[in-house]
Amino acid sequence: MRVILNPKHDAHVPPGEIENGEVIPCYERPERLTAVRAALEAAGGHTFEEPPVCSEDAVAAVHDPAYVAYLRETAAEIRRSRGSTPKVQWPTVFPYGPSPRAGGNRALRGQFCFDTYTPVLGGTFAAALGGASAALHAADLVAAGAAKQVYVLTRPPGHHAERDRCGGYCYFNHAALAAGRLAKLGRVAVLDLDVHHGNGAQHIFYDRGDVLTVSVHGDPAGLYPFFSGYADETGTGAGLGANLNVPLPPGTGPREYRPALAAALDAVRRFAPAFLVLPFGADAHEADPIGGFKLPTGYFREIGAAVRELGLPTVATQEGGYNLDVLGPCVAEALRGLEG
Ligand code: SP5
Ligand code: ZN
Repeated sequence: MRVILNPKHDAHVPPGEIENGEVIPCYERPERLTAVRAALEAAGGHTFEEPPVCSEDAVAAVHDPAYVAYLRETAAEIRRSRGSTPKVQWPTVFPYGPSPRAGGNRALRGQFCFDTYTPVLGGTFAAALGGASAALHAADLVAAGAAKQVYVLTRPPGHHAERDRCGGYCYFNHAALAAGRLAKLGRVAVLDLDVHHGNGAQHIFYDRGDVLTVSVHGDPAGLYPFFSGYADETGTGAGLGANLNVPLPPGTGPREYRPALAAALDAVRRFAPAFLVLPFGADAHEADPIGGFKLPTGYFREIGAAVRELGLPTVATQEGGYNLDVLGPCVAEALRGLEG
């Protein structure tokens, strides 16, 4: 597989996250990427390359320019402070009510953020831009026919990021950036297989009929992101019928996952897209610390093989997966299945 790396991923190292009222080390850390790379190198047959850096305008194809500027300016401000506090912009108050307005320091007050899992540090913008660059380069390669399948190995992940807000460890939405670029050439399906709902692409393409968004995930009644991912979210306007959510109960194993994946793949086939974007998470693995599903490592090859049956030019993006011992092997299995 042709693998596009985010060369700047380790500029972003979150200081921690809140779990059960305590600050714990963040699950989303640089070792995730190195673990995947090591597993793919050990498996063999993969090539690794770095993308050219993309422009902010390219990111603004799917993100609000004011949000992009917020990330750039906040990171720059933190670097200028040279260790004098604060080293991190960690919002604690978020917009609420029908007409959210934030006076004063909009950033500190969560104007561009929807949860506490997504602090901004001095290196966050560079890391996010590196990920966006990798996703757009992957899309360009597939669009040009230079590769049938490309995998974007990046972190922080992207699939929770919405048009104007970060959240769920995510800043720029790699899958949406790739889909937006490919959609200039033909219909695109986004099939999100992270254990968490792919709310970002759903949000960004909700009113578009030329981009299908499908997500198979843990029931949001009991799993992050809680406020979206239900089956009755089907799109709006021209996008009505172009969003499909397949929520599954906690404890889901291959027996329950298989028919859900088949239904998701059927929806993609009926849409008859020219391209597929595949946000992929290994956090549906049985040993993941936050997912709650029961998929064994070997089953990820079956998932990849089922997606391969679509026969579509594909950009896969790395999303979640937080057990450092199984993340790499899961990706290796999934890519093996995808390549056939
Ligand atoms: C990309 C991605 O997978 N983002 C996920 C963000 C989820 N953040 C919530 C983490 C909650 C961890 N606490 C769960 C305790 C279970 N033992
Ligand atoms: Zn996830």
